[in-house]
Amino acid sequence: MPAPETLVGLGLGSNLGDAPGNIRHALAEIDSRGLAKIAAASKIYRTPPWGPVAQPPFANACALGLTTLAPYALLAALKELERAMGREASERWGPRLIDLDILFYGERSLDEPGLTLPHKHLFERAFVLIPLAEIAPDLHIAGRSVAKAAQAIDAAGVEIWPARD
Ligand code: A4P
Ligand code: MG
Repeated sequence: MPAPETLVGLGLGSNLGDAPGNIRHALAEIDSRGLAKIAAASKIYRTPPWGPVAQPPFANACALGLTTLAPYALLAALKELERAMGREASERWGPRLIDLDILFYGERSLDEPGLTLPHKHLFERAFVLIPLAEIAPDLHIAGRSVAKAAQAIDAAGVEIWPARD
């Protein structure tokens, strides 16, 4: 019998080097390495840096995928892909070549030191909610509407990545 597939939401971010190129490359690798079959991917957005560290704007995108991996196996595989793409350990919330977060894993709820599901900052971040609402407006996560949260959040400075950059 084929392994059961779970719908997952992935958040991708980059603000070093060819940031939109890094996002596209990561999405292709997630699919080709068999981490998740990418079912939908948002446009790439340019977003102001969130958090206490002064740093360049980010390229951000969200994707929906179907995975046969268990949550920790998926997390480990995403971290391995981050390493393979050249991300070095760096300051928390600081600049990064590629950051791959699991936004949700089916209906799973987890609060462990190594993995929180749904992602603990999901509903605070326009750079997640705006791309996620683009591809999954009808989705509810932990009982909350993604579309409503995206409408309510301050999305100042969040824009589609300019075509010529
Ligand atoms: N972890 C726990 N839950 C999860 C989850 N659901 N998905 C743990 C992924 N990882 C999860 O992550 C640190 C640890 O979080 C992981 O080892 C995993 O065990 P990390 O990616 O190594 O470190 P980090 O990214 O520096 O920390 P953190 O807390 O994940 O930062 P964020 O939340 O990723 O924020 N501004 C804009 N505009 N766009 C951005 O993408 N990103 C950040 C980083 C800051 N500001 C940003 C953006
Ligand atoms: Mg992260």
